[in-house]
Amino acid sequence: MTQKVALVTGITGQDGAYLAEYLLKKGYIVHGLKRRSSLFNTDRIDHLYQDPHVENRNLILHYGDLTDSMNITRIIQEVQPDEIYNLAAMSHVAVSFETPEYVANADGIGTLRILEAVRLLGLTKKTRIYQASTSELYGMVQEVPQSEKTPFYPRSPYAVAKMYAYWITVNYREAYKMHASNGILFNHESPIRGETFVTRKITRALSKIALGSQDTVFMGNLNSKRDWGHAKDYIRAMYLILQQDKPSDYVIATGITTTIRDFIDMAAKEIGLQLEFRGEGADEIGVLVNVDQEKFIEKVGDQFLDQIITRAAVKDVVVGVDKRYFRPTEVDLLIGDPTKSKTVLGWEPKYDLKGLIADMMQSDIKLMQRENYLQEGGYQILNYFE
Ligand code: NAP
Ligand code: G4F
Repeated sequence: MTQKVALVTGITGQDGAYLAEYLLKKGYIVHGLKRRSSLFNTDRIDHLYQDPHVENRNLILHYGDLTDSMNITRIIQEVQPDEIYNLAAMSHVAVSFETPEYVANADGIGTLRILEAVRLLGLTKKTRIYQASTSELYGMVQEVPQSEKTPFYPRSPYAVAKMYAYWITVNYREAYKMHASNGILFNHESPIRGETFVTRKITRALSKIALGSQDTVFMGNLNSKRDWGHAKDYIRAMYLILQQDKPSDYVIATGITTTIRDFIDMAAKEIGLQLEFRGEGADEIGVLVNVDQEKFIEKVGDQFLDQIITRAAVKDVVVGVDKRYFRPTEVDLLIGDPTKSKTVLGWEPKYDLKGLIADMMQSDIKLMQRENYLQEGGYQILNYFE
C-alpha cells in the first residue's frame, strides 16, 4: 500500500507537533514547514527528528513561510501532498493588536496562498486541505453555545484575519470543488502549550510558586470564560475531518466553559494549594489560605513544604492583576456546541478539564524542579513575566 503524504504548516507549534507524531504513527510520510530562525526552534518535534542522511525518512522539514507565495507553491509542488494541514499562524490574540498587518498577511492571505497553489498546480482532486479556524471568530458572541451556524463577530486583528481564511476556504471549496474544510477549534492546551497563553502561564507560575522560585503571578482579565480541551484530542479531530468523503466545517469543543479565575483555582488545588480571591477588576488579588499537606507532598515533594505553609499562615498574595494584560477588545465568553463533530466524525475527547490541568501541572512541576536543580548547580535561570 502506498504511504499517504501530509504537509503540516506550523509543525513546530503545539498542534503541529502532536499532529506530526499522530500521523507518523498512522504510517504517513510527514512534511513540515518550519521558519528559519536564529536559534533552533524545533524543541517540540526533536523527538521525531530524522537525520537528513537517512534514506526513506518519514519526517522531512522544509524551510518556509506563509508570507512567501513562491516558497509555498514550490514546496507543495515538490511534496504533492494528499493532505495539507494549515496550522501555521501568528496565533497570539493579544500580540495581534501589536502586529495587525503581519497577522493579516500570514494568517489571512497565507491560507489563500496554499489554496491557490493547490489550484494552480492542478492538485484540486488529489489534495485535501484542513484550515485551522478558531472560536475567536465568534468574538462578541451572537449565540450561546456557539455552533457551525452561529454568526461571527471577530474582536481582534487575529480573529479578523482568521475570518478571511475561513471564508476563502469555503469559497475555494464551492468554486473549485476542492476538499477544503475548516475546523473551528475552541481553546486547546497541553504541557507543550506556548508559555504566554493563559493556561500555561498559570501552570508554570503556580509550579514556580510551589517550588519557591516565584512570589506572585500577574494576570489580566480573570472574568473571561473559555471552553478548554486537550490538544491531543483536538488534533485527532483534524485528522478525522480530512478522512470524510465530503468537506465541511466543524466545531471542536467540550461544551463546558470556565473562568480564568476558576482555572487558577483548579490548578492550585491540583497541588494542594487553596486560594481565595478578594476584590474586583484591577484590584483583585488571590491569596493563599491553606495547604493540603498530603497532596502537596504527593505532587510537589516536601522540600518547600514549610515555606508554603508559612506563606499560607500569613495569607500571602500569590495572584495579582496587571492592566497591561487587558486587551483593547475582549472575548468574554466562549462555549462550543460539538454536536456535529460528535455525530458526523464520531469524535469524543478523552480528557476533561481536570485531566488537562493534572497533565499540565505534573509536567510544569517537573520542568521547574529541573530549573531549580540547574540553579543549585550555579546556572542562571530567568523568570519571564509575559
Ligand atoms: P502555535 O503553538 O502558536 O504554533 C503556530 C505555528 O505556526 C508555529 O509552528 C509557528 O512557527 C508557525 N508560524 C507562525 N507564523 C508563521 C509564518 N508566517 N509562516 C510559517 N509558519 C508560521 O499555535 P497552535 O496552538 O499550535 O495552533 C495551531 C493553529 O491553530 C494556529 O493557526 C492557531 O491560530 C489555530 N488555533 C489554535 C487554537 C488553540 O487553542 N491552540 C484554537 C483555535 C485555532 P514558529 O515555531 O517558528 O513560531
Ligand atoms: O490563553 P489566551 O491568550 O487565549 P485566547 O485569546 O483565547 O486565544 C487562544 O485560543 C483561540 C481559540 O479560541 C485561538 F484561536 C488562539 O490562537 C489562541 O490559541 O487568553 C484566554 C483568556 C483571554 O480572555 C485573556 O484576556 O485569558 C485572558 N487572560 C487573563 N490574563 C490572559 C491573561 N491571557 C493571557 N495570554 N495572559 C494573561 O496574563
